[in-house]
Amino acid sequence: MIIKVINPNTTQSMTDKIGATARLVAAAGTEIIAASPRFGPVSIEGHYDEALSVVGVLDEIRSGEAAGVDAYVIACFGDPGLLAARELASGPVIGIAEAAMHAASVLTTGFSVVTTLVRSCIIAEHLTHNYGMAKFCRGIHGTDLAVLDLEESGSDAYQIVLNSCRQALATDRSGAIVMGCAGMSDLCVRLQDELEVPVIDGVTAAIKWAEGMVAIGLKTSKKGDLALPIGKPFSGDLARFGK
Ligand code: 5HY
Repeated sequence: MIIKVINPNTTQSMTDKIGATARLVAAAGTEIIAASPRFGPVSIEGHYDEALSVVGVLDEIRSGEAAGVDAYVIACFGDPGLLAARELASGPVIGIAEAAMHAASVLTTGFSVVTTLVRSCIIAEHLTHNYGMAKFCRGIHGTDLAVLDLEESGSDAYQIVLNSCRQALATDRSGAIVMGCAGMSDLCVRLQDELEVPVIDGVTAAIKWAEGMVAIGLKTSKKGDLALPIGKPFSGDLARFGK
């Protein structure tokens, strides 16, 4: 099977890291394609960035459909464009936030989210309500790391994230940590060893969820609101998205 993991921001080093993390857990028969849009924000740190990243995500879904991709992972903790992507895709489309939250909800009665900028916390908070996970989420914590600080080798990002996780576990009385940024996907194993609680990375959780859905023959429903988009002309820069 082919799973396309889409980094909605346009930072190649982060796309490479996400792809490497996905390949570490992918089954022998799973080909991972890691991609990011040719256009869009270098990092997603708020509503504006997220809104504009969706066009690129949908462009990657369109090309994936033409290439016979079996499932998609949207590898940004805001899960940008998730439902629109499901309209376009025939196979499952899974966001890393929904995957990580659902995984955490069967491992603990209360989890904490640790993310980057404090201003992004509201995005994760909205998702906990959208996904029915609010009763499991005990707290959402920003570290005030910029997303791309996670790409700086030699930065103190790991220590900052570790300290925030420790504080979250104590303050929230939670039993697990959800990583609130795809750029943290390579920190999970080390954090889990140090914290001695489950630390869930949405990239790996989403890859295994997608694999399982494809393996049992499940696809996105095309009845109702996730049916293919209604064909119509689009004007201007978006003309190629219409028909
Ligand atoms: C992400 N931003 O996973 C989100 C997370 C965040 O560029 N990739 C991004 O920190 O808001």
